[in-house]
Amino acid sequence: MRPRLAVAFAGLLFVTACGGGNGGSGDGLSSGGTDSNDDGLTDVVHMDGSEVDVTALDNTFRVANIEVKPGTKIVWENKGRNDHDVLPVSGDAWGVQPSDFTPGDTYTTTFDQPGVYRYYCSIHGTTDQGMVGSVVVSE
Ligand SMILES: [Cu+2]
Repeated sequence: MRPRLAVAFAGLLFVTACGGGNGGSGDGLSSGGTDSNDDGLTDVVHMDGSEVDVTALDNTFRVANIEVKPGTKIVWENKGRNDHDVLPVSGDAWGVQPSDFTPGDTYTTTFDQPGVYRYYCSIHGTTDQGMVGSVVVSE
């Protein structure tokens, strides 16, 4: 698969440590708006609340890269005019098939463990480009 993933993973958790909002331990990081790294994760948007929405459009996820607390309910809604799917880049523990994610459908899951959960739509993207997104779960 992707040998760099473990390294990028650690970097991600570091880089995306929420620019504001989390009570400031060790604030040596620059907290400018846009973070980017070798693995291409940019514009991670911190989302508050026990439930957050991600919209599937034709053919993007919006907001594509979000950061949430563990246990946040993530709701994907297909607001496009085409079928889409949500497939994890790694493993198959979550996600939804196109038949269950036609226009108007929603798919909900919850991540209890911190980590970076990348996903993509296999109809309009590949694991690392096109219709892709990620959920960064951090305390
Ligand atoms: Cu799609």
